[in-house]
Amino acid sequence: MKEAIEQIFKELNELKAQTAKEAEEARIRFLGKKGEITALMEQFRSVAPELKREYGQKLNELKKAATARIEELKSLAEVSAVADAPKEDLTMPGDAFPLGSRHPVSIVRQQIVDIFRKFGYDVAEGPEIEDDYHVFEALNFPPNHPAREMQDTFFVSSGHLNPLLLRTHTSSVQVRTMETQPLPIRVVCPGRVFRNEAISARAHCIFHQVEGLYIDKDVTFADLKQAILLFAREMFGPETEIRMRPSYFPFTEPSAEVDVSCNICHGKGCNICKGTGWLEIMGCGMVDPNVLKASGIDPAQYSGFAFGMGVERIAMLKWQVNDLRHYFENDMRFLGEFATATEV
Ligand code: 2U9
Repeated sequence: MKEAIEQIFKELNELKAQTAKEAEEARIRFLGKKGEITALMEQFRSVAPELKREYGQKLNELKKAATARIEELKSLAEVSAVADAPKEDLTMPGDAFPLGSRHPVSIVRQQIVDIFRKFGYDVAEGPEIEDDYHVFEALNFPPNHPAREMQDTFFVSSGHLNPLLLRTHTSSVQVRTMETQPLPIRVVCPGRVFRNEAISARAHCIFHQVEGLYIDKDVTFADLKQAILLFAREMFGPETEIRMRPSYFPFTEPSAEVDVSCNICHGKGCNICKGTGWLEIMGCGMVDPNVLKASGIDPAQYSGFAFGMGVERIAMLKWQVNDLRHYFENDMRFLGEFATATEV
């Protein structure tokens, strides 16, 4: 047995393996169920008791040495397998990432804001959950105005004098601007608004607005008209004409609805403008003196104009989309159409 142990030690020293498979074969040869060292372990049972201590020690050393050598050969084989593996071809073109694109409502909102920034307006944003004071009271809504009813406004809390609600327009941001910023004020306020409306092709309970406010000494309706004309020409093209129709809002007096000449038929009449040659784009007016007063501005010294538009509506007119619901349905075929539509 002594010779057999020494012989295996010798063989282990000379053992080689090119691959992990060869190392595994060596393990089976020496340490497997029918392996050479396993067989010596079996023989050890019948060794004379006076030799058991010496042989037992030697056999244990042999088993340890065999296990360590085979593990070493296995890891060397794995390292050289990685080194010898065919290299990646780094000159191959990479896989293209599927890039998304900006949402059409975001594109138009940004275009509107950029036009007014070019005119020198600041941009302000405010909370979507507002109080009754900033959405209605400060804007000259009478206490029993229908917009203040549950049917039209989503209330967050009720039962006290100044309930919390989801803002129905971004005008509350202009009120906060008047409360905190020095005069003159020139600001546009983009944001989401919420109205308790049934969802249809023309209405949604959540939509986006951009509203604007300009307050200074001697601001007139002529300034308002010129600002809207310049905006319309930037947005819909240099040939665009505007017209104003009298209207009513609690926060402006006088008030008007603004139409632009139809950019499809150029005023001749088509099915987009329903034969009229005109498309309604926004409302506007001179800020009501009561609204200035409520925010601490003296209407004897200052005057201002304001306007407001629905972003989805402007986007519908710009791209002839006939159903508002397309903007909210996340249909990639629809949204992908606007991937390159970033320029004004
Ligand atoms: C202050 C004073 C006046 C904002 C204005 C409109 C006219 C208007 C509608 C357009 C379509 C809302 O999205 S829409 O339904 N808006 O017609 N908004 S003037 O007037 C203000 C705002 C703030 C302090």
